[in-house]
Amino acid sequence: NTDLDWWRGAVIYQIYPRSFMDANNDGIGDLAGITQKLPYIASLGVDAIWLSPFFTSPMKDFGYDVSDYCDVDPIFGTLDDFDALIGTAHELGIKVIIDQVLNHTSDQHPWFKDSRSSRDSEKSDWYIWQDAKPDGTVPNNWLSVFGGPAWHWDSRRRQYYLHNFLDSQPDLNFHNEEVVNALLDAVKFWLDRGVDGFRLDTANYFYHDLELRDNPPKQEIVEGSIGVSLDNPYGYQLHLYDKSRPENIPFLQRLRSLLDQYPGTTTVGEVGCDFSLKTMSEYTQGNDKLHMCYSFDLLTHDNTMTHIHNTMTTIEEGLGTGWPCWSMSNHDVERVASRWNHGTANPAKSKVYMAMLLSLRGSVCLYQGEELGLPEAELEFEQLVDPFGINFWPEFKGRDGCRTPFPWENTDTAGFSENPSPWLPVADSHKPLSVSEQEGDRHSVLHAYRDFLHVRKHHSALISGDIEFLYTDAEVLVFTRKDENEYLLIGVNVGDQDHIVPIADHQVQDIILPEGFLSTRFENGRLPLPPNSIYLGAIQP
Ligand code: TEU
Ligand code: CA
Repeated sequence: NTDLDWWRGAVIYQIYPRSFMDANNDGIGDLAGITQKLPYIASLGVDAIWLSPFFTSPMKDFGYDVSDYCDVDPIFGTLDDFDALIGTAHELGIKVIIDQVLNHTSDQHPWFKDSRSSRDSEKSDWYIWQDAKPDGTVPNNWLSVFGGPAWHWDSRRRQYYLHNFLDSQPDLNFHNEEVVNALLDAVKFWLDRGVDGFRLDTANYFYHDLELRDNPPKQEIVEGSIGVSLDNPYGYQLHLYDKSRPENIPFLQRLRSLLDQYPGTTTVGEVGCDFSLKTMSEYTQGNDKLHMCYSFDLLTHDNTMTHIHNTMTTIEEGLGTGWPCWSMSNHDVERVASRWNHGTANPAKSKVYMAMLLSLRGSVCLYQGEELGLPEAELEFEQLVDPFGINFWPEFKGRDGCRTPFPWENTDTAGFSENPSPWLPVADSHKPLSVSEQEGDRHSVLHAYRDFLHVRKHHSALISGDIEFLYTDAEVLVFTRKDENEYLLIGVNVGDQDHIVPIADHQVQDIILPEGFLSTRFENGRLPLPPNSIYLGAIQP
């Protein structure tokens, strides 16, 4: 990888600023806290951080409702704090990717305040306004991801406006050229401040069908994909007209040509969609749109190796020249340690899943606390703050359980803050898994992440080599990675049974993994894989 191509095979550590480190002890994490902990992140050996939104916001969706794209919310600090953060990160060799929430603003954004003030205001057409049907009902059948219709009545304009998410998150009208220009100006603002790239929130939602055609019902509802369940009617529709529109392509090209003026910057677009593979592929072909799309496929409940294998091959084929980006955890889903292990953490399983993830072809996003093997925090209904969780409780428990404060130490406030009541409670189950506890334990999940990231850094084939699958069943995955320097054999067993996989045609030299991994040794013609084991070896030419 050249320096400009650093993002291919990069490991990106996602920080949820509210919950990472609280430097001023108001109970909410902040930019100064992140800067303070950058040496810890550097010690992990990741290439970049992705910061979830820290922009000015009324925090109805905890920052994904922006009211000023070009400033830092006072809760998180100031622009000077951001400059300090990026300066320290760069000194430590860490790239900085920030979130851009371009699809919608907060209803408190001055643009929306102007737009709703009257039908002939300056920014009247900056959002998606529509008259009621003659009987007063909503313009069409589009639904909000967070529940209910995607249309909200505004009594001042006596019209509905479109919101794909909360009604306090009105969708911007990308069909209006002035809106696009204003958004690209905001993107440029951060490029000029030195960011290395963007995670584009809801990158396929930007354009809607101008005719506002109704979405058709889905022929078959697949339970379990993100944001889709039989408990949320959003999953009953085929989202043909409210998102993933072809009009988005020229916009992504304009965005890319802006980024190309800042060599070495990158994008990772979040694409949640009924045709995500097709959309991800469209967005990443030809080096003139997005660099990467963020796949939701490993964020589901399906933890079988068959699913991993199928996903990889489908995406490899479907993406063509596009480059994938994987993750098992983020700020929207149940933490992987619980999700893939019947609700409880198991360090041995966390290590194997990690080794698998970090050996697949693609870039990887890790989510803060994943490197500690943290389970999902259990919260009572009264403790919830996420509106999405509150709407769908108890069938869907919301996103607070993966957003609780990061445990630095095994104390009451976990070293996150001196404030005794942080914005979400520290999970008791997290305290014994804190950084300070795990640093002292050579066999901890934390050491395993650090060690494997180190291994990955020293094997170019793991970063950018081709991938080929040799053996797959529900619990076992054996595959190779190959580039011009080396040819590696990787095997994982995520189950509780012994497996022996015949590998007939290869001579293999074991690569000894650090202490703390259950590593195994190649035997002539066969690879024994005990429960929770990981194998790494070099295939002899
Ligand atoms: O999420 C977009 C998205 O697809 C969500 O609908 C996701 O399905 C949901 O959160 C299910 O868990 C992005 C952000 O990641 C999310 O935090 C924001 O709330 C949302 O956009 C709106 O900006
Ligand atoms: Ca704070």
